[in-house]
Amino acid sequence: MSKPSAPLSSAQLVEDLRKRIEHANYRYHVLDDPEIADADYDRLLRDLEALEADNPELATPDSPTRRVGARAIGGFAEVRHALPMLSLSNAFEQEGDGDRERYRDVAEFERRIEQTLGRSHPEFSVEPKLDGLAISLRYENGQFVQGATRGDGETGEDVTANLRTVRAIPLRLRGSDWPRVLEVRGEIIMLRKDFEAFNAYAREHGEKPLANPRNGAAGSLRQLDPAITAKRKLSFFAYSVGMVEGVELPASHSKTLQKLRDWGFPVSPEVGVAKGFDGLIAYFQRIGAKRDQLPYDIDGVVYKLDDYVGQREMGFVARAPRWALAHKFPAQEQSTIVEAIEIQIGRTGAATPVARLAPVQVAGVTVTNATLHNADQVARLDVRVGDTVIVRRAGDVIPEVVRVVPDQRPPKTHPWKMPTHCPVCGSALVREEGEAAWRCSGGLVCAAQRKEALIHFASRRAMDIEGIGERFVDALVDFGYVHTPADLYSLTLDHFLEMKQRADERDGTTPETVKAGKIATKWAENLVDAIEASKKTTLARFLYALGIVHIGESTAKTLASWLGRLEWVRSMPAAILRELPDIGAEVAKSIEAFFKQRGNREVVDALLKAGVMLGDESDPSPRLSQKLSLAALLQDAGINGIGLRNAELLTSHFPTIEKLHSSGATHWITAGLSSNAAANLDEYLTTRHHLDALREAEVAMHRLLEAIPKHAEVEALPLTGQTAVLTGTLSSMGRDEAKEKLEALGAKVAGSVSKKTHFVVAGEAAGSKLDKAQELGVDVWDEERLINLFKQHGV
Ligand code: D41
Repeated sequence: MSKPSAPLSSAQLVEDLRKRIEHANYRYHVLDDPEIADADYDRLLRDLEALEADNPELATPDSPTRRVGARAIGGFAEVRHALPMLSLSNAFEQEGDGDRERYRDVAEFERRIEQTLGRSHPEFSVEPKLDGLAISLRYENGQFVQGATRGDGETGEDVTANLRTVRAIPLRLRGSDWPRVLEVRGEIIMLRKDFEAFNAYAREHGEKPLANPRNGAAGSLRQLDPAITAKRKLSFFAYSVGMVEGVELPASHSKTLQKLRDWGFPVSPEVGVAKGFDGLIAYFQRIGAKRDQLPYDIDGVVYKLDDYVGQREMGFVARAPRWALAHKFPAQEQSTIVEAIEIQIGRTGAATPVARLAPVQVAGVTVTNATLHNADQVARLDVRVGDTVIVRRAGDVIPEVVRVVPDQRPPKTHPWKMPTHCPVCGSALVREEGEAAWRCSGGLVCAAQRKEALIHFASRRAMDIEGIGERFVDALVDFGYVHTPADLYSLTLDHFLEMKQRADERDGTTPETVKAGKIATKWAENLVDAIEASKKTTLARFLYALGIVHIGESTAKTLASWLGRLEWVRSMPAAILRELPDIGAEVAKSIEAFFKQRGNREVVDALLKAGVMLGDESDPSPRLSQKLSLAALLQDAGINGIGLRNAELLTSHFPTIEKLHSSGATHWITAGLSSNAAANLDEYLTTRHHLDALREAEVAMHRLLEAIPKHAEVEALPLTGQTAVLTGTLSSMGRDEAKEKLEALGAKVAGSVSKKTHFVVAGEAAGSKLDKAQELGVDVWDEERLINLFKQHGV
């Protein structure tokens, strides 16, 4: 028998808790690979707080509990940086042919280094340029003692108390080989998800939303009340050091960053090393391409000559080192004038206000329209016709109006008002309770909705009818050839030719030559073929193509894989649909409502009659028998006091709704239900439509469960439970296709590599995901292996 160990002293307990909290911070912020759940983290913190409250002598300034600091009195004190915080020279894109022309600032920067040092293709540390706030953190004997903003580079503001609340900043350094004095420079940022969360909360509570993550970071850091800073989640990434005393740093910047990581500082995972001009530009383009997928905003990349000897030799101009360069992305924001505000009607009838703009170049693209999202947003921004506004374009996202420039507003403008009627069909615009969007009530009467519905129906990820573009759909609807998607399938070659002629006449293009006639015939033949080919489809694509509100591709796939047949999808009440993974009450209601509507049912029937074939229909998934039970239905009915335990208790005594209903409250209580829960259940069941809905769900559930083949095993697909990540370009198939096939084999396809990734498929020019996979020892597949797997399983 082992000896019972002596109880730990409070001091030991406190130290143990601090170590565990610091370790959790390191896993989360530095390694990006958390080990414990947020709730467990919070529990550790609460335990520590309690211990420190009972033993005030154990509370130290570097304790993780001190992250919510005390209020600073007055403003912030000034801090003189021990070494000045330098600035960065900027490089912008220019007109010209070829990389050396377009990036001539970069070419010049690199050439100058080569010349001064007499070496060709020097190595650079390459980093994303985080769009936040530069700060300096001072550590003495491994303890965080002071944090300051950059200010003018010489003096900044003492924001120590606020920085303590930032969990990505270590309060004590890890390991023991750190210098006695260490200043770490880096950027305080707000992650996009934290920015979104903050704004969602602000909007809900009528508070002022933040304009962008950068303002979020700057504003939060300069709060006089650290408790407010603590509530707004900030992050930190280190990118350099200032004063260092007591220990030699490694010989290069990249190795120093690695040391900083070891000491507990987060360093952006995108940081790398590149050689020569070509290496720099390759990095610039690689980061530019993934800019929108990064969890934070960046406005360019930074190049730094890697070795310190070379840096010293290069020296400075004014306050900027000659060995570093910020290479900025083209501006994503521009100002222009609002010429009109119009309403656009979407597929589901959503009426979106759109600003028509004086044309302006934003990041290389001419922008003439920008979305205003919804009526509330227009009111919040107070956008008026005639206003000068800032428009923003990020990647492939639709350009949006960010804000108005108030002092450029012309006289005599009026606040914009949402129109009361649909500009396309004249039906009333209505707004459902709790929704931001107004919708046209015209349904498929509204030509705009019909057009959008058709475009969606034919789109690549839906029925995939090649050649049905916007102009063509306009003509189809305007000339009355097509009212519903089903009408597409009764169009003939002659219809198309006739329609094309009418469209050409209308648009003033009348190509009468024989050659034009031949081209038109070829075009029409291709369309007829494409429409014919689209008849062979899958249940998931078909469900997605119908354009049911809230049903994206992934919900459509869920419905198809669990229910197997269209017949089941369209006959299941919301109470059953809601039991499927990732389908909530609102989505379930939307599906039920869609198939209840006569017009929609007729369209679906007409499509099937026209020959649309759902080639992959199958029996309902055997997994359903684990999901569906009367207890589950009761539990999810939302009756106060009827959670999982009580629902199971009830159904073990009263195995049908009939038995449950007819037995009554006294029997439920005898079975073990509390009188309150019984009263709630009674109230619920005496409400006619609730009872009917439960009965309907029960019947539907039995029908569905009986349709599962008797001896079906819950069979696993070859990749069930595995997570894959795709990176780089595949030569034989697109990424979507590879994803679809992997999913068909049961794999989950994720966007980023972590320890939980089972394998990474690396195509041509694979980037940081491949690096990360190698770093974590994740299995890396080449394209051939993927193709072989697909062949082997016939997908
Ligand atoms: O990500 C950044 N914003 C960033 C800023 C970075 N990755 N590296 C930087 N390196 C420097 C030097 C080379 C001077 C140490 C910087 C900055 N400076 C900087 N940030 C604000 C002013 C200067």
